[in-house]
Amino acid sequence: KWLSILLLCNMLCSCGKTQQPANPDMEWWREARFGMFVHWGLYSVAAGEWKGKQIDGIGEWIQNFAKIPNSEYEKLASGFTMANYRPEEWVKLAKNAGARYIIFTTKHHEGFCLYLSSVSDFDVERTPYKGDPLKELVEACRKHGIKVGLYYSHRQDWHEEEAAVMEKEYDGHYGKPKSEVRPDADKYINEKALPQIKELLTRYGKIDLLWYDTPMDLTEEQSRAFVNAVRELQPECIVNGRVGYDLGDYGMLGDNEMPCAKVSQDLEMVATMNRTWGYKKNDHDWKKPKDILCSLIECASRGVNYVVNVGPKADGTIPQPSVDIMNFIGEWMKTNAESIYGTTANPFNDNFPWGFVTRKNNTLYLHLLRQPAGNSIELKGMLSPIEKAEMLSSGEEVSFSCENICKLTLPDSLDYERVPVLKLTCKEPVH
Ligand code: FHN
Repeated sequence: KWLSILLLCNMLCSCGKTQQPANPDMEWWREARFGMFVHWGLYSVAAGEWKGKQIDGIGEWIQNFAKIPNSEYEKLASGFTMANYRPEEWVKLAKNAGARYIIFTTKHHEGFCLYLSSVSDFDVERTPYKGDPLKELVEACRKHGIKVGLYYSHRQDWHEEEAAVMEKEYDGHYGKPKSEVRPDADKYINEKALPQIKELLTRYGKIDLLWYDTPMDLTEEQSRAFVNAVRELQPECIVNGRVGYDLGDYGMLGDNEMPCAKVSQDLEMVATMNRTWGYKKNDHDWKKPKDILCSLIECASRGVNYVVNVGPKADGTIPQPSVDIMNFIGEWMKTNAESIYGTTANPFNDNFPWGFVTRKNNTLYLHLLRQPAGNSIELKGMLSPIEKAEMLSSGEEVSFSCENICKLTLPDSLDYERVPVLKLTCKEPVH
């Protein structure tokens, strides 16, 4: 009898609580430091062009920028062939580059689902592809030990809100529409978005990360409902900060926004390789492979995760420059990955003209982006003497002397285009 009274009390107390118990697993994410984003959707068919005209701006926004009515936009589905879609190749590309997680657009702002949804018929069933591309990608990730992140645009859905797209200008591309013409948020959330989150979290096995985007005009309660759905269905799955109101498990920088100082909270930065997330056939403005690698290193030295984007074509092929960039990073990671995985930010107060520093316990990693003056490096404020100094990729020892300042003399032969890493093992954990 007492037990049933206790249980009843417990039930009554938990009613009305707004948040589910949280036990998300952030460890893999902290260890990973590096991920790969995939933006793929009907915009990949348009590829930056509408009715023979080049449309300015990021490719996945073409429906909005070119003011394309849904009835016309939907027709793109027949060109979304996915004929050369090889999810395992994508996963291998990420894995060989050293990325530990993939974030895949299951539904971007256009509203098109890259999986078989029972909630909406604006999904892959409208394409010539026979299968569920999400299922295949998730299986490939699992096979190769890559964590699965699902992108879901939880407020913007142009397929549900044509008036907002056609008649109103947005106040910047993640701001609010200049006047409110959006349909009722609760209806959209309860009848479409949350049921789709449920599909994503119940049909594909373990999901590691739910990546929400552009909360716009959501109330705190509405954003909380998106977190709670994850907590309830997959308690170990983590949620990114763009769910709104700082309710996620980690924070987010703006798109392509490099951190300018080291941070103490969990933070992620997402970046494009050219000027678009979704494929645009005339965007050839690719960043240099070394610059992308440097961004990864710079983020790690600030204690921030770096996620780089690929935008596959409608047939599923990833543009060659993206493949080249991923392979360049992979080559470097083969011998230098320990200077990235599981590291924390630069422990020094200084920034260095020659590059960036990461740290793991009593080890420091000095990433040499350019040759230092006099071919030597001086470190002030070391709390612990250096025991060993060596080049990470070759094991070649580096001579040093430590008094108040530690001075290291670098080998002459270093190729700074390949960003050599100097590994310093110290007696005690540094700082
Ligand atoms: O509007 C989107 C954009 O298309 C892209 O998906 C990026 C990726 O972070 N997120 C939004 C803007 O922040």
